Amino acid sequence: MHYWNEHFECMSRDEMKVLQSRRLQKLVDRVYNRVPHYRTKMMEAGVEPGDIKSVEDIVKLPFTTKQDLRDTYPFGMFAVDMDEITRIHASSGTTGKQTVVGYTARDIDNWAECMARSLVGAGASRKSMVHVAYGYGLFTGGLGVHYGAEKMGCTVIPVSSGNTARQITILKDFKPDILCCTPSYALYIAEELYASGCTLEDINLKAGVFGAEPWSEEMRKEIEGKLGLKAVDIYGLSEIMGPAVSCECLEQKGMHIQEDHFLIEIIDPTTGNHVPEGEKGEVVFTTLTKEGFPLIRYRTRDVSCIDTSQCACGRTTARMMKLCGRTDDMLIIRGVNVFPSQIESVLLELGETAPHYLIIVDRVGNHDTIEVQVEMTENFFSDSVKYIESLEHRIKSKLDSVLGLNVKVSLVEPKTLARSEGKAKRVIDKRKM
Ligand code: DLL
Repeated sequence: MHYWNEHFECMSRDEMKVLQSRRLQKLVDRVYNRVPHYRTKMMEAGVEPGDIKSVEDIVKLPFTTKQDLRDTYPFGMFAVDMDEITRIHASSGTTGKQTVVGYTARDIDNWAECMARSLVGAGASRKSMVHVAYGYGLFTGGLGVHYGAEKMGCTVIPVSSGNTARQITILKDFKPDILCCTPSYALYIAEELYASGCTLEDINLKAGVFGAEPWSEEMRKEIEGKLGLKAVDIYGLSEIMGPAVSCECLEQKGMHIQEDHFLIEIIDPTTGNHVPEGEKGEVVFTTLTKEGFPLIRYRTRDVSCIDTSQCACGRTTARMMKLCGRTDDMLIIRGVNVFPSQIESVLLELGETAPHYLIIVDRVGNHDTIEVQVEMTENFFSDSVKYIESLEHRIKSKLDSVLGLNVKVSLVEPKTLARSEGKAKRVIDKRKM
């Protein structure tokens, strides 16, 4: 099984555009008539459903932001009656109100379809045993992957996140071939696996479908080596659907967007204008088929770029490159823009520490400070002050030159930084406290 749905995954770019345009027209007409928020915003912008004839006309429509979702909390932007909503998810959100999303039965089925395509892209088949260690609950990770794997006819193990000892028992005893969890949790599972005396001989993983948080190419290599699998990146957000808005295939060259369901734009976050293909900008999505909670031009704040050239796997869908982070995750330190993922890349590339780190930003007087705490590996762990100082110095020189900042580096003892079972917390910004 090479593709789950060859028709939609491999259609020509022209055919896709025709399909998207038709779906966009229907969507705009529906939200105009059913969601007062959209009608008001479109009236304010002087645009009517009849003005939208093709995907190019999308620029006439106003953006939707997180603030719009907060203003209409909890159900104000649903486009169907509540009795048609069969599922609710919510994203906790680190700041402000949670965002609530509702799905109709058809939305759930489309979501399972996107997830099935993603799993097949990662090499899964109906013979696969899929270990789901994303959290089940209001978070979309667990149930999102679950329904896709079940639709494919896989054997699903709904472990959810946490209880790492049990995750390891299951990996050893049931021998699943596909692991789905956040990349930071995959690393934690690997660490505990070795600590319990197991080796790669004891497990049978072939692929990992990891996402829900930013992770670098270096982190990918680390996880692949430790778990003996191919690690693919999966992207999604609750507002748009959950996991499987886009996902890499085994080529690992960007995440194939399910473009028959989601229309992507990349904009300059300050002007709102499109940037040329290949250039980085803020990712904006329009849901072309969602019934319960459709979104028009939703500003995700995620930063990426797209490539519409055909992938070696044969799929023709546009690919989103690995995310650099979010516009609101970007740290501005003494005027310099820093993404935590840059720091991760440097640390893992040097490879002399464990892949566990924490970034602490503070303000002393009027001066921003940045400290990177990173764990020593058990092998390198040494009481020699001289050794520790020289390693700290090497890491510091590299970080200083890559970031253009004066960074404090502190090596900490193995296993002292908190491990993550879901999304890792990499930054403590004391300036905001
Ligand atoms: O994280 C959905 C998901 C679950 C995706 C499982 C993949 C796997 P939220 O909790 O709403 O939804 O968080 C969405 O997480 O806007 C990104 O900033 C970030 N994110 C998600 N996937 C990736 C990824 C789920 N592959 C927010 N790389 C998004 C980097 C990601 N960041």
